[in-house]
Amino acid sequence: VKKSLVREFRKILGAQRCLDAPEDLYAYSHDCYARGKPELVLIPRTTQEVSAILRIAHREGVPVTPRGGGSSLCGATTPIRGGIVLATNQMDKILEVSQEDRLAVVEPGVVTLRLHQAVEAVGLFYPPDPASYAMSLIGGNVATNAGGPRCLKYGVTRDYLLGLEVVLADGEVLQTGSRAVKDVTGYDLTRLFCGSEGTLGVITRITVRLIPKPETKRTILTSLRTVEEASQMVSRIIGAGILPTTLEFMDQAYLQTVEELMHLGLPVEAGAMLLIEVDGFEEAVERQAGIVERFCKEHGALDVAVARTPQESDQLWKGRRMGTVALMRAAKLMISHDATVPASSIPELVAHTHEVALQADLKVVIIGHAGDGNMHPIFLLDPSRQGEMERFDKASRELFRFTVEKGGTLSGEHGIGLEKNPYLHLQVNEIGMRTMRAIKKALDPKGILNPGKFV
Ligand code: LAC
Ligand code: ZN
Repeated sequence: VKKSLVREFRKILGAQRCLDAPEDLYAYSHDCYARGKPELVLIPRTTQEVSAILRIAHREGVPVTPRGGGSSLCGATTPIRGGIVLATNQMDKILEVSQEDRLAVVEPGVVTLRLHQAVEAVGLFYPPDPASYAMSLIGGNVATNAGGPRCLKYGVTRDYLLGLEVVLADGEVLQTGSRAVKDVTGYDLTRLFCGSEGTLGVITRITVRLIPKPETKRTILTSLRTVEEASQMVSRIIGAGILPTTLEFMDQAYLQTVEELMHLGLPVEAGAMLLIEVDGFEEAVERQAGIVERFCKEHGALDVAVARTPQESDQLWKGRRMGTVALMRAAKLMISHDATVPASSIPELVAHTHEVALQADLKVVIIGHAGDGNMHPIFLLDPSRQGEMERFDKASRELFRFTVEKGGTLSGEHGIGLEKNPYLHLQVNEIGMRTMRAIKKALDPKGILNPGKFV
């Protein structure tokens, strides 16, 4: 980025939102996976400013890495080719919440939790709930098609998109979709940009679909002797026609590691734990929770606890929500995969993960959104150990190969980014790669958007 360009950007944004001091560059150099090295950080507040930035970057061929909350677990927002980090955190307005049309129009910099709170205040509901929702931005959620625990029942980010405003690589402003729930006009461009991880355009406005807020919910925590028993329980619940909001799985290694760190009284002797939540109208919730509780008791669960108030529910969630954060203290480097398999393959995936980790002499704990087969083998690594990262790469490759063989996918919800780029070909064949490259070339012919990722 030439000095003359910095001056040009300063004229558009002012000095406060055009940063090149080393400490600012450092602050914007990383996400939750890796660290890069930007030359300039630009913080636009309007679509016009984003458009002006991209017009210049396109003219000069300067790399632009769009950034939301920086909570990517796969390096989707790591700037690895220098250039500009385009931070959307100050485009943070909730422009509209419509009860009549059951939708909200927001800017990309709105924190996901803030959107949840704003719509719930008027009796509406935005279901997608990535674990990072207290810090992730809705723009990043769209760019990565983020998932979360509630996605079992409600679907992922893309299922709630009605339309987008996207600034293309050359600065042109594209509108996709509409305010209508049903819309089959032309190619589905909204979904093309959803999950494109900033490689096709910069999302500047989002129209999301909302649903009525469920009246109540019930949380059930149960510990089981083995992973197989936990998996059978998952099948039994689904088989009974119950679609829980969440069906979270924690394995013994996770329970033991978190218990050591947090002393929550987790059942360290259990082979696995399930956290099950059902929501809806009071009568239906009561009945479904009753069935789940009975299943647990009749089929040898070691323990069952049911929460009836939000406070009790928070207490049950503690081991799951705070546990993953506590894990960061248990290792120098924590990397969470999001391998996703058909639900029937969960026991095999869990067993295989432990076997692969054992052979590679790596520490792994496993949690997961079990209902939809979206597992999180979390590796607790020490890069200073001889050959640790090489062994980790090898183990990762084997696990990715395994999930694809089982009819699953490399990534259920975190995305590709830097982490899984070397493994993309395991799932996407040459024709798939060619198709993706054609799309990239058509929309970003100079390859300035989030370069080094995807294609
Ligand atoms: C979670 C993140 C790792 O579910 O996706 O906690
Ligand atoms: Zn997750």
